[in-house]
Amino acid sequence: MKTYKIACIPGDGIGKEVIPAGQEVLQALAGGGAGFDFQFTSFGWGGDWYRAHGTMMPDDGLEQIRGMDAILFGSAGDPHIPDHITLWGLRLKICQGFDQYANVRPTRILPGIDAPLKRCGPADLDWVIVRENSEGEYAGVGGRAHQGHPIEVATDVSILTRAGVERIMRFAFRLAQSRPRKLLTVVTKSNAQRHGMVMWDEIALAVSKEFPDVRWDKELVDACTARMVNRPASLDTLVATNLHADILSDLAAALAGSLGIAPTGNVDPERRYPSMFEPIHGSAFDIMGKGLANPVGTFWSCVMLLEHLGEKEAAARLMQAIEEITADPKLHTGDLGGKAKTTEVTAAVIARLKNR
Ligand code: NAD
Ligand code: K
Ligand code: MN
Repeated sequence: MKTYKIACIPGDGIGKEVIPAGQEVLQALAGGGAGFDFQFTSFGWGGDWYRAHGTMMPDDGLEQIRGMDAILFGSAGDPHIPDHITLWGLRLKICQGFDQYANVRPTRILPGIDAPLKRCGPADLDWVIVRENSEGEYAGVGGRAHQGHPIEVATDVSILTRAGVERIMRFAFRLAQSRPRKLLTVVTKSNAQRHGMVMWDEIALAVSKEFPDVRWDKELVDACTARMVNRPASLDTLVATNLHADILSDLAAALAGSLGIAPTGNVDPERRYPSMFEPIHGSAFDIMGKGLANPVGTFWSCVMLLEHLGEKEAAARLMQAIEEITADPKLHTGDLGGKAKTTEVTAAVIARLKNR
C-alpha cells in the first residue's frame, strides 16, 4: 500500500483550527480499501515560532519538508507581527524555495450556497484562475531611500522573465485544454504597464499557436472584474500575473459565496518539489480560537491535494461529501449565515465518507 508523506503546516489563527480538521478528513479517506495511507508530520511554524526563535520557520525548514509528497498549509498572519514578515518568512519562502510557480484557484458555486451574484447559479460560474506565483509584482525587488524624509522614494518593481511567462502560459493553455470548454482568458494590463505586460501579451500569442484547439481571448484586468460580475459564464480558465490574479481570485471567492470555501494549490508542475495546498483565506483574527472557522476551503484544498497525488477516486468522493454538506444550511458556518461550528462540519463530512 502506498503511504503518502504529508507535511501539515497550520501556521497562525484559524489555520490551527482548519488544518487538523483537514487532516482528520484525509485520514478518513485512507487505509482499508482505499489502497493508500498517509503519514502526517506537523510543523509548528508561524507566529509562535517567530516569538520563540525570531524567524517564521527554521533555517533548514525547506530541507525538512523537501522529501514530502505534498504540503497542507493553513495561514500565515499574526495580529502582533507585521504582515510582510509573516508572509515572506513562511508561505512565500516555501512557494519560492520549491518553485511552485503555478497557483491554481478553482471557483464554483457549491450547492446550497447563496452567492451574491443575481441570477447566477452553479452552472453559470465554473472558473479556474491560474496565478503566476514566482515573479511579477511580488518578486520582492525594490526598496526605500531616504526613509521618513520628504524626498523619500519607495519602489516595488515587477519582474517578468520570458522563461517565467512562457511556463505559466503553457501551464494555463494546457489546463484550459483539459477542461470541457477549452476556453482561456489571458488577463493583461498592457495599456498601462507597457513593458512586462506587453511581453506577456506577445508570449500568450506565441504559446497559443501550440494549442490550436483552445479558444482564447485577452481582457484588461480592470475590465475583467466587471466581466466576472456581469458575464460570469463567458469565463472558464483565466491566467494572470501574481498581483492581478491575487485580486481577481479574492473577488472570485466572494462571488462564489465566501472566502471560507475557496481552495488553492501552489504547484510545481514539473514535480521537482512538493506542491502546497491551502485554503485561500488568511488567519481571520476576528474569529480565531472560537471554533467558528469554515473548514470547507481546507477540505476542497484536500481534494486538490488528492488529485495532485493521482488519487482521483478519493478526490471525487471527498468533493461529493463537501457538496452534500454545503447543500445543508444546518451545516453552514457563520460566514455563510449559519451557526455550525468547525467541528460539526468536519464530523458531518467524515460521517458521509464513512457511510459510503
Ligand atoms: P482573512 O482571510 O484572514 O479574513 C477576511 C474575512 O473573512 C474575515 O472577516 C474572516 O473572519 C473571514 N474568513 C476568512 N476565512 C474564513 C473561514 N474559513 N471561515 C469563516 N470566515 C472566514 O483575511 P485578512 O483579514 O485580510 O488577513 C488576516 C491575516 O491573514 C493577515 O495577517 C494576512 O496577512 C493573513 N493572510 C494570510 C494568507 C495566507 O496565509 N495565504 C492569505 C490571506 C491573508
Ligand atoms: K491560506
Ligand atoms: Mn490574496
